[in-house]
Amino acid sequence: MRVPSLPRRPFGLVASALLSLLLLFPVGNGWAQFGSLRIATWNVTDYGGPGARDADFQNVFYGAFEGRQFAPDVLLGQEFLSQSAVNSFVTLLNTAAGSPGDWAAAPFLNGPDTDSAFFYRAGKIAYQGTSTVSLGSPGASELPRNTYRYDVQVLGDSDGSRLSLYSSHMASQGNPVARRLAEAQRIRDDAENLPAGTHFLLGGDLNVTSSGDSAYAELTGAQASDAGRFFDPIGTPGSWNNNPAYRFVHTQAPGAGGGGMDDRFDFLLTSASLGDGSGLDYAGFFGTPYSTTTWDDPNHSYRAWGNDGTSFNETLTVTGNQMVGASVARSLVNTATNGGHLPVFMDLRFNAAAVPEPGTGTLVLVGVLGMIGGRRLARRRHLRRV
Ligand SMILES: [Ca+2]
Ligand SMILES: [Ca+2]
Ligand SMILES: [Ca+2]
Repeated sequence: MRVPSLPRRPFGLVASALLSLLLLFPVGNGWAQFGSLRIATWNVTDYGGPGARDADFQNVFYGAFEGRQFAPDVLLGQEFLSQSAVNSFVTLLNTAAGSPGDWAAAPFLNGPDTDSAFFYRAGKIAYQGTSTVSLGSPGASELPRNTYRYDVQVLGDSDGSRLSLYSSHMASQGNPVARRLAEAQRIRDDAENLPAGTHFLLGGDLNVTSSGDSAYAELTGAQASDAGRFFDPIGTPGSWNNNPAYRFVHTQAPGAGGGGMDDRFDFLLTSASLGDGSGLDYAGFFGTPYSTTTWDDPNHSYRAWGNDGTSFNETLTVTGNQMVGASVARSLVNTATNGGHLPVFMDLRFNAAAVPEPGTGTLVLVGVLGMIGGRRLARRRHLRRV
């Protein structure tokens, strides 16, 4: 077989300059029109540190099936037990096969009961700080756990968008409704007072059985001031509990011993500004109801990861799971201790800044060095010949 011959002459100066320009503005990369950010929420059930579930968590985060992969950029986590648990979770995120390896976490704050934790890819956002929105308290009309807000800047966003993310784990069904309502009121009050232009969203395990729950109504209802109002990007209010009509949006419980998949407990809700068709925005048709006939809804980037709609009132379908395949589905079941929860994610998109992404600079440098090296080599050959 003939090996194709290499070009005899190195690129000319003009060609090298053109190549450098191409490297500076690569199509579909640094010159892309839109950037994207995948936001997720997941109640991981009492994560206390390294253990048997770690390999399953890694498979859930980076296992692939038919080209689909969870691979979030930001994770609002619930039920973390300590700073060392958070450290160990960062390690598993960074050491998973296929991980970009740039995961970091906000410092752990220890309130009553388990706590929320914030994980993010340092290559995608700049973490700016954590605020405690409200303190947990044992009172019958008080929220049981602390609520936190994480403020970030979206990297590569030409509008310089600020994003505030709330993580919530509301009182469970056995508690007075007032405990959930108190938490919702404090979140909404806080969101109402964010600096103008701040985009915000809430991720968490709200423990509500229907959109009529007073906490959910407090978050999403119209009020005198709608500045702090949250919206469901998949426009699916309803009486979710034990209702097969909502089998594609149920998130609890995928694991054994949790009563099966019959609740929409886990949510991502957003500010109106994330659905206004300008700048940083939900990727999908904001507010359009989620499909009631398929998990693979083309109108939405929002997914209850692993729920293909075939597990109503059962543990999550493993064999033949159409959304994530058997391997990831098995790992989702394994991570879901005491029934547990599925992660939920959605994508945001933004106007990408017209500057090279990190790494492109290196490519340009390599191009320029290659050009200089090529000329030196040519000169040396020329000298050798004379
Ligand atoms: Ca705690
Ligand atoms: Ca349930
Ligand atoms: Ca927007």
